[in-house]
Order: sequence, then C-alpha cells, then structure tokens
Amino acid sequence: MKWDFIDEYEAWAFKLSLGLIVVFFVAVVGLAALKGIDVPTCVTEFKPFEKGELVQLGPKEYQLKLLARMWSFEPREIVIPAGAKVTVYTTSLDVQHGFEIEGKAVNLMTIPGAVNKAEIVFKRPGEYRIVCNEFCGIGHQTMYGIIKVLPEEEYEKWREGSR
Ligand SMILES: [Cu+2]
Repeated sequence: MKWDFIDEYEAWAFKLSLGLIVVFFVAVVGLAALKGIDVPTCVTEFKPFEKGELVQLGPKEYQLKLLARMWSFEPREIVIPAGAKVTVYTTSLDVQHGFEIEGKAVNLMTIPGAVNKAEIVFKRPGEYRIVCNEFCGIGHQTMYGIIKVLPEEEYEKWREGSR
C-alpha cells in the first residue's frame, strides 16, 4: 500500500506503532492462554458471606472465603502446602477494601454486597502477606493477613500437630 498522503517517516512511525500493538496483543492474550491465567471476576456463584474460612476441596485444592472489615482480614492466617491451588472469594462487611497478595499478581477490591474471585497457585513455599491496598480509614495500616505455604512434608507434620 502506498502511504503518499503523509510524510515517509510519519508512515513508518505509524506502521511501527500498529505492529507493536499487534505484537503486544498477541503476547498478552497468547501467554494468558498458554499459562492458564484467568482475569479476576466479580461474576461469581457466591452470595456475600459474613464469615471467613478456608475449605479444603481436594488434595491440593482450597477455597478461601476471605472477609475484609475495618480493620482486619478473616481468617488472618492460613496454612497450605506448596503447589496448592486456592480459589479466593472476597467481600467486605463495611467499606471498600483492597486485597493484594505480595509477590503474587493478585489485586482485587473487596466490596460490600459483592463477591470478587481469583484463582491462585502457590508453587513456592514461603510467607505471603495479604495487605489492604485501598485506604479504608484510621486503622488501615493494621489490615493484613498471612498465607503460609509449607513444603509438603512440613505441611503434613503441621497438620498432624494441629489436630
Ligand atoms: Cu482496608
């Protein structure tokens, strides 16, 4: 195609921009499909809940109902084995809070009357902090939780001990 209606260099810049948009689009969509990354959603089968809890669904599959309120998360601490897949449902009892897991690409809002959802796989053992990243009032900085991911053997021992 002849681009004689604009300057030659402008035409190159335009084509380069178009090319990059296509490259980035293919990279983002392709990698997401390849790695099974889902976009968080607020369309869930869950009604807003008033109690936070961790439910084990399978050998390495968990459902986390995470409740945010001024100024804490419930449950505050959970322990899971490395390799666990956690489906998080989150809501709030009062105002809008944030739900971010440090070191993980998870960033949801917790909204009163609505439930947001994300799926996260914890491959590496370690302590992952949950923080509220939306300023929600005077006790905002005290809002945190902890996800302890233990190596499998250690997790089994912990489970025996916690019974
Ligand atoms: Cu908060």
